[in-house]
Amino acid sequence: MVKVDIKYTKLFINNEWVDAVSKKTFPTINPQDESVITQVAEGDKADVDLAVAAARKAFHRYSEWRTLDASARGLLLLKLADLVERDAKYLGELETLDCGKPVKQAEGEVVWSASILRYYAGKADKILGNTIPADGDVLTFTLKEPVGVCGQILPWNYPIPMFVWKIAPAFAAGCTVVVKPAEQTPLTALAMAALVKEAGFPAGVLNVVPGYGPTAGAALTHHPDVDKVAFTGSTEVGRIIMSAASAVNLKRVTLELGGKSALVIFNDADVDKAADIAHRAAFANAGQCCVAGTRTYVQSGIYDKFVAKAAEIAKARTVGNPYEDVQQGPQIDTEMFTKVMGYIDAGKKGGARCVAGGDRQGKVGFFVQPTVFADVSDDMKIAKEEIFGPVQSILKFETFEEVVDRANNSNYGLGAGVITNDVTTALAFIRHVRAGSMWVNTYEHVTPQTPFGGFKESGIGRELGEDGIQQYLENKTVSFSLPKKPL
Ligand code: TXE
Repeated sequence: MVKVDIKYTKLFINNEWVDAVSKKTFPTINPQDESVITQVAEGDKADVDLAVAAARKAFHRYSEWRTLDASARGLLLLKLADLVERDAKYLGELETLDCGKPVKQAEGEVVWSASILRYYAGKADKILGNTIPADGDVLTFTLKEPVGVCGQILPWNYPIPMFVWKIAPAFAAGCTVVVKPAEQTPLTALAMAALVKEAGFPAGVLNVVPGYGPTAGAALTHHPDVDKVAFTGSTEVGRIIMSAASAVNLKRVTLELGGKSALVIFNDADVDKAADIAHRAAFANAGQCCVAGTRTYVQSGIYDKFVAKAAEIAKARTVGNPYEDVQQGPQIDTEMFTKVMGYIDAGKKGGARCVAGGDRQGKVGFFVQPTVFADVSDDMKIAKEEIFGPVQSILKFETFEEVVDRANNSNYGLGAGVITNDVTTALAFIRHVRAGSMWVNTYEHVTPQTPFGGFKESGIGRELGEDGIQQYLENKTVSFSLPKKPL
């Protein structure tokens, strides 16, 4: 086991490390061996109040942050990106300790996060309004202004990338932030906060309050002085957040929620290549990925060959100690482990054919065997609900029209993929399937430049790309009366 130095376990408010007002702490668990890693300060309403007050003060019209040039905000983000890259190895190891993902993958996610910081650094001084040829003797233009104080509630599956997806566009836009990391993975958010301070961001621009959802999270979503909430997590909690956001004031809301994404493979595909893409689509991050391609639709002509190949790849997937060279570590916690095993059981009992895995791996830690079900039908629980574990469901189809209807027959609409060599089929597919991200002959290609988010119950709004920063801006229309029409 790698020994990772844990430097920060307190709340981060106004650039200071503080205990919770209640003095309470909560344990964070190592999913590899189920041991307590450390105790972390447990934030609640009183701490959220302090953090929001600090963020509000930092957002004051004459504050250091508000009076910085936009380009200077960009420079701070660039500096932060350099620090994140400097500490990539450490941050990757800490991430692995807290959430169990393979350390190479974790380090890669850190480097990727630095590229997102740099993308938004470049955007900070390119936030443009419009001049508008309005009726009447007026000069009319729009000003893009920061939304204000933002509450950002994070999940545990990609703790560092999710932290960066949230703070980078907010800072580029000039907002201030209170982050509540997931209770399963508070450690890297705190380590990132230390780097934000080191980069030189003024006090109060970032505050981090670890704690539980119904306490710290709810305090943030109900807070009357928070202008916007950004959330990534379950659709169930997304609904709660949306109603909380409208209960006291009317917070702007962006939600990135669950999915049950379809990846559709046509007869003309290369089976080996398609099986490999489909495997990675379903099993990336131990299946703990909102956009995981968990419904693999395969056309009848290649179905049997595809099932055999999918089972072969899944059986060869290496699972184990995430500090070693493996493809898959444990699931995040006992709750998710139990939930995933319940779905595997439902798949077996529901009549699907288990062709790989189907059991837990080992006796200690939350490891699950990469599991493949064939002959899955649309009405089975495993085909309808988000499993969030290493489980691939393979479904057979005959025609294009049939598979489009079946792919769309879900309350979710986060991602979808198609594998074919026929351009017309690919274009028709991306036109008719309702999802926020579509991939052709690849899957989960997500970059700093590409907007990401869901149709239907997979969310509201987009993160990343130009859309990502627009969600942190208000549009102010100015009409300037003039003696006569300009120009
Ligand atoms: O999510 P929760 P959980 C899906 C996935 C998974 C399921 C449950 O299907 O099986 O959600 O996971 C905070 N007010 N995804 O229980 O509860 C909570 O503290 C305010 C998809 O971990 O939604 C944490 O910080 N906040 C997903 C965050 O919400 C509340 C990633 C997410 O927790 C709250 C993770 C409340 N009342 C799970 N209750 C994705 N879209 O990538 C909880 N929270």
